[in-house]
Amino acid sequence: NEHAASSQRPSEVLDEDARTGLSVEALKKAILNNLFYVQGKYPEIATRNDYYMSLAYAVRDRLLQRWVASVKQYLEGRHRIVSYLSAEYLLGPHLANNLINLGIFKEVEQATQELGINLQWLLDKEVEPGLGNGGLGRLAACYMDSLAALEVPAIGYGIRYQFGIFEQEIRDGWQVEDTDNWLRRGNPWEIARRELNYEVKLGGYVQHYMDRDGKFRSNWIPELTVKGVAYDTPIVGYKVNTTNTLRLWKSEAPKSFDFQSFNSGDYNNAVNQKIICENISKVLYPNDETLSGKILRLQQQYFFVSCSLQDMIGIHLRQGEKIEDFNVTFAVQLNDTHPAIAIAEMMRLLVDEYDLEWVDAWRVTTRSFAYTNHTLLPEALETWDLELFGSVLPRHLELIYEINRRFLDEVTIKVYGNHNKINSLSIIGEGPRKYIKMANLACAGSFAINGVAALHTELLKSTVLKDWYALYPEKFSNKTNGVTPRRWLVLSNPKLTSLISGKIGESWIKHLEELKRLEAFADDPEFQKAWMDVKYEMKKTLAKKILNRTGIKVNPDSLFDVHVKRIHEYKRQHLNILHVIALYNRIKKNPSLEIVPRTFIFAGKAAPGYRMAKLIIKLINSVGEIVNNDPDVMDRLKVVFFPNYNVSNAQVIYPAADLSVQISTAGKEASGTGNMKLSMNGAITIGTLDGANVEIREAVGEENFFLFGLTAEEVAKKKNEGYNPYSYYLENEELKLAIDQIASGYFSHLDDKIFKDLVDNLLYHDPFLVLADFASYVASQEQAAEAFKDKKSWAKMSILNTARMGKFSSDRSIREYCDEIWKVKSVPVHLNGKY
Ligand code: TH1
Repeated sequence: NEHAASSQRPSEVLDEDARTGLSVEALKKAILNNLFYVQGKYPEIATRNDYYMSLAYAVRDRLLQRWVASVKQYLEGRHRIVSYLSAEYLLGPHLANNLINLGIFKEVEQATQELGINLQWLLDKEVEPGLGNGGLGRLAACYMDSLAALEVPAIGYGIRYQFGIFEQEIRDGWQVEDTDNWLRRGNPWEIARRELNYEVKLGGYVQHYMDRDGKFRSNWIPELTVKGVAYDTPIVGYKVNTTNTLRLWKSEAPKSFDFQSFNSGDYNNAVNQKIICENISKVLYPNDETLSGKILRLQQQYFFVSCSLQDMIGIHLRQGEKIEDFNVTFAVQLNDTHPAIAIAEMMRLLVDEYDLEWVDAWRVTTRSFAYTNHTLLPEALETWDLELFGSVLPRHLELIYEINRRFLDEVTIKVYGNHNKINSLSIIGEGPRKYIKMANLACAGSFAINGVAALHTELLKSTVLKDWYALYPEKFSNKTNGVTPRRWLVLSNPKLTSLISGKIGESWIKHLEELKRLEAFADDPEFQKAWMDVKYEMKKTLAKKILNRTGIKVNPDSLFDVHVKRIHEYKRQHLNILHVIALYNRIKKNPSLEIVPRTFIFAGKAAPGYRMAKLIIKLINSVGEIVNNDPDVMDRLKVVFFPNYNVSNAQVIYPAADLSVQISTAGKEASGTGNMKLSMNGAITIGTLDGANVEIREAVGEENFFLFGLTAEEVAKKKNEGYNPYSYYLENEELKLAIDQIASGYFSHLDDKIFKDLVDNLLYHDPFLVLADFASYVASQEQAAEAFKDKKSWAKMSILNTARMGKFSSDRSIREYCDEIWKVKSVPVHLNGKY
């Protein structure tokens, strides 16, 4: 009943039959109907999963009604459509989110209760679709939610990976990966559109000839053709009828295969070819912020992009429009460079398939695409070995040469023949081996380029894309990331939601800026108490989960210090653990030390091939084993590594956080979005001036944020001057002791080899300036602990954090994209009776 406040819904929904009705009675009827007709069961023998499926199908029926109405309205009105291309969508469980957006959480809770079942059991049955690595994939999911909430016509395109991000287990302190077989029990949220499929060519060679009209033509003879089949998932907006489509492509063997094998009699080969086709959408690459340069990854990218563009062109032409006006119908957003091959594919489709002249094709292309950059890390900037690229996409290689030739021709004049600039702008990189620079292709082919936080955009303009900015300043803008308050507050923190709505009503859920009105209660002792009571409840809930998952007992009265995100050196989980060790040593030195009890909560996956990140996980667990079990500590410190960080677990962790740890090396985290979710849930940030931290601090006020560390400018300067980590080690006693302990095997049963690489890396390279920021971090943590002692002022800081997070709603981000880049307007969808 925490969701009671959010159960209003549009009054136009009047149907009350078993497929559309929203009353408790209609919902009960629908669940029982589905139990019988979909699951083939009756209540006495039905499992929880049967009930979950029955409820899911009941909800889907209600979505379908709105979905069909949305599609109909978009097409009939010929409205401009946003097309979001992303290789990742980290959606998280659908059921609860759909109940909230449909405004029927309370009704379903009652319906299930009256059927003798607990809604929570059913919610727990859903296996989340983890079709993304981290922030980038989750951002795409938040943006799909906001597009629908704002009633903007939109399609999200991506890949229906059969296996999403791996599941993480911790064994003996090490990360062990297990496959994510999320489809094993079926997926009630998708509709397979078998009839909606496209062929995609791969490999082979290109023939050139002159046709009868004397026109030069290219004929791509592929080595392999695969088929992409559309799987659609409805995305309903919060308390609106708008229901957009997330269209994910599954790769299969085309029909012609059976024919080929039948003729040649080479059955084995035919079966192998079929497997090769199906492999393309088999598994998500588990690398966050690193490129993998693998053929299969390029095939995946091209596969989904080609299907998506063919689909969009089909939609456009079926409306009776001319191909030249494609960019009037669609605004196509590239979520990083992963779909940037779309620019070459668009040219191929227009020039080779639709017979457009080059300049006309280029005009359409460059008016269609916009590119979002998400990282400055050099190891994440995608490039493809030119030979490898040509072996997969021979025609696109030719097209890219031509795009580059014409482009460089144009810019040579503008840069007065400056060779360094020409090299940096060229789409093709020269070296021992030539390579294709996807970011340059994206920049050349897009009408808009944006970064994801103010600092990140400034750094883009002054470093990685400096020469592009000099050429096309008008293309650049900042679009600071946001997160959806529906999932990250209403759904994950229902108690806080009720408390807030009890004070200021519930329109903040759609207009997050209204949280400002909570400021009036920040000093109100009663409200402070209610606020901290909710926090305490959520900490108890998390404590139970922690005990259940790790066997570690944590004290909900202690300060929950939360560091959850992908494990990466630039995110500096090792800086956090060095601080843990420092506190531990203070206690060991003085066992009666007065210290604020703390629970350090870590969670996050490491890329399976990233040795250093995996070693950091082992280090966290090793330190935890010693600290958690040392009787001198007397439970004042606990270190928890919560396994298998994903959307479901995040929803339990964020509401329970006191401190939000955002300690990346300044200049490295493009934005971050976990920082926003934590602050929204009343956690106070301890962080560097990096990514969106800068804007969060501006918004909440510097007195409600624990700042430390070098600035991006200072980091760059220090590196330039020749940074020497060893001097910091020598100068800081606590730091030296901590590192010496790690090196000597204090935390690893005297094994002095296991962490050697990590220690050496810190002492002699330290590319992310962990040692340089250590002292400043420890000092800032002392302030945080001091502040935590004063419950009233902490409560105030916490309330003010939530109250001032309005800017960080993904609704705000999407409004900016709509107004400033896509030029699209909302189209309210009406439900006119039954369909
Ligand atoms: C992340 C950025 O690291 C993060 O700062 C940002 O908030 C998020 O994107 C959303 O904008 C990125 N994730 C990836 C993943 C891959 C490649 C590059 C990036 S940048 C695979």
